[in-house]
Amino acid sequence: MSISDLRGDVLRHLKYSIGKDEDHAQIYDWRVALSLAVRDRIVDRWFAATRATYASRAKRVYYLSMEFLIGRLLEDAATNLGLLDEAKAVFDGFGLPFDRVLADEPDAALGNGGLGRLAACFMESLATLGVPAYGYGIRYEHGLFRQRFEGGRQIEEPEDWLTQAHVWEFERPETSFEIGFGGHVHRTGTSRGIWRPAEAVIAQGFDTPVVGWQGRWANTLRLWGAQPTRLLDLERFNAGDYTAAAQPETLARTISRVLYPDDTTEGGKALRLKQEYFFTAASLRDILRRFESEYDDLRKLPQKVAIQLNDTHPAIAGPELVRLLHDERGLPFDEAMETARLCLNYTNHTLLPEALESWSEGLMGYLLPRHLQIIEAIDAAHHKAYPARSVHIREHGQVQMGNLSFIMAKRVNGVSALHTELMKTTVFQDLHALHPERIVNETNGVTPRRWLLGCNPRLGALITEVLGDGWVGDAEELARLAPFTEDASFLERFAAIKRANKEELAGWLKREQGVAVDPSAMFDIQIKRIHEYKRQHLNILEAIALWQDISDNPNGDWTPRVKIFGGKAAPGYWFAKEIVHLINAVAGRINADPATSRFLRVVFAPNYNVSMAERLIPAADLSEQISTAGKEASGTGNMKFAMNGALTIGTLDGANVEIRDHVGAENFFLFGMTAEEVVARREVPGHARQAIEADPRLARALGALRDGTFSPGNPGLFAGIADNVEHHDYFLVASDFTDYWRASREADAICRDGARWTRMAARNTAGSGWFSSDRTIRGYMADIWDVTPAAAPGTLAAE
Ligand code: 26Q
Repeated sequence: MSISDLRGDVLRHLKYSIGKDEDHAQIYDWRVALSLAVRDRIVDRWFAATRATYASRAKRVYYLSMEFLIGRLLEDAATNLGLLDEAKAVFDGFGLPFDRVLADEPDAALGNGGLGRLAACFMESLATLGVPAYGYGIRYEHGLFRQRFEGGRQIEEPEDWLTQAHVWEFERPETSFEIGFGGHVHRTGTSRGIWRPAEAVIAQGFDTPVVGWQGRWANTLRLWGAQPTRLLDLERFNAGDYTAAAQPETLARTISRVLYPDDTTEGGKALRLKQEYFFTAASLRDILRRFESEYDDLRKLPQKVAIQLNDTHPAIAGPELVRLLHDERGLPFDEAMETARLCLNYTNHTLLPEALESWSEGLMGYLLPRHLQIIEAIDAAHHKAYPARSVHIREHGQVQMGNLSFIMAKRVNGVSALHTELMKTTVFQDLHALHPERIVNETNGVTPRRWLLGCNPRLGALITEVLGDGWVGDAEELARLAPFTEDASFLERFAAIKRANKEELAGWLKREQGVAVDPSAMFDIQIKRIHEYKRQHLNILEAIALWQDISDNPNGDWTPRVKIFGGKAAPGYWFAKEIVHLINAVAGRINADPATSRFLRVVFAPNYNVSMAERLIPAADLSEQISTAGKEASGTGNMKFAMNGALTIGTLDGANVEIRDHVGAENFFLFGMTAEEVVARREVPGHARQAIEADPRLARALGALRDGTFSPGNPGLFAGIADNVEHHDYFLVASDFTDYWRASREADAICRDGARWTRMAARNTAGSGWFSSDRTIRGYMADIWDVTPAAAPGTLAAE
């Protein structure tokens, strides 16, 4: 594909698709024109992949997820098609700033955090590996809210990515299903029920192609938008009641209007349950329609269909599939249940008790009356088959979606080795005893195309120079970097790249956030949702203590640090918002202190999202992965940092354990209690107070929260956080503080030996290849889905 072809196509789209001439085109127009030219180059491969799937009668994978946090698509697609350099050359030729064209694209923020981003990495790996797969989700009109700070407090604003043309999707008006809610069930005299919903909406498909590395394969991400069954109530309109006349439309569209911004749970919300059923039901109907166009024996469904439930959010798939097979198609109930179960698999992403989804039987019976009956029948059938232990889907008037998902799944997986073991011994102990073969582990991964090659082109180029480019499609080749981590000239170049990335980030921080930072300081970064279990308050307490120590001895030989935070708090999570406020207040005070500012700065970059992660991670020296052990199911940011040559300061939690194993314990700053020690520590009366009494630094830092140091006009403002740490320290901030401080000072000391630090950093990159989502997907293929690629890599020539 030549540069001049691409140039011609961009100009053609600018003129004929957008209707602009070169002299009047804005950055937006150029970006859309380039996107369309790139999209054209995906379409043939996409068709070829679909044809190959039908021809091979291959089993298909369906990934059902409430969230797909895909971020920007242009750079990713161009990278995977090998077009990025050409595109840049075309825009250099036009005299247009290519970086600004790429950055003009709004992030598709259709997710909260890790679970949604994992779905996006999986889609890319599925396409890279040539697995016939579909992602199914919701086409939210408004993704995750935009965050800004006012007086240091978080303010949420609606996100509106769809106000601009979304060039990557194809609207599919012909792919529509009517989805019902409420109403009644008519008994038939048999176990089959006839559900007569009281209301209905249309789920309409919107398809986005997802292309894999080197364009070998492309799959479909199908997102459902909600539409009314009829646009307008004409009777009311004619009667002059225009607002009421538009109501059917407004109500229906509400279902796909907005992503819920809580990444634990927002209990009991009817609209959330409607969203879950809406997209699950539409997806299952689409899956059955496709199956029935090719096969006629429903009992063969598990041979041709593997469905992955991304957490319990689509858990209603179990009863819905039973309903479709039994009520609507006449399979005997037991057979319907077993057929459905053999198609379904469930990934658990959390053990936090408050985050396990449950719905009241009242709400479920009202919105999904037939499903509640089927759930009762599933419960009874399971209980009859396994009377030994009493595990119930319904407990205290609530439908436990985790238990439902487990019982209706062929395989259940955790997302890191530790998390999977904890699933077996805690939340799913009883079910695991009944079904010991069901739980498997699939440690998360991230795509190295976006999270190394794409976001860190300098490092990508260096690795390609020494290894060849095979590592991009086979990240485990990164292990071949190991010998180079002893090579002084390689390490010098590795360090120079980190430095260049840090300078670039420093420039951005100055321009966009108005903070000056010194690129020779250690860049210490914690970016993730704000949560007590993730312990941003532990990090900020350490910053306060360090600032106090430096203030005592401002001429000391301190290791300069820039602490960077990013992350959103759920709008209803009061304590998380307090932490946001505190970080901003501490940043304000510390950055304004001329006595310490050579050594310590704190930055909280607002509106953290995927694009910001792509900017920050390549510039990180230190990656903060400091959750209370046992609480972070896996983490995936931890993997992205390691790939990009940051050292982790972290607890033995989630995938940190495996990262440490792969990069080498000597290249990881470990601190804190183990998951077992955490459980024991909580039983110690007054554990927090003991820890505070034993560490004067911690006591003093907490004192600064109470004496108004960070809130001069309002000394009590942050006392609540200090009280929480002292009296209700469920997440053991106090008990882990002293060891965290020790590990941080160890990082400081090693940082002063630049060559040593760089060697350790390079070993992180060399050891990170296992954390490619390609490896994760191969695991799902072998242990869960029983699928093979539909085409050998490279054999699928696009016509
Ligand atoms: C549920 C019900 C109602 C409203 C919201 C929700 C909801 C939404 C999002 C519940 C949970 C989430 C997201 C959870 C999440 O991102 N979990 C993270 O998943 C990652 C991928 O496996 C892990 O790496 C992280 O450890 C885990 O926290």
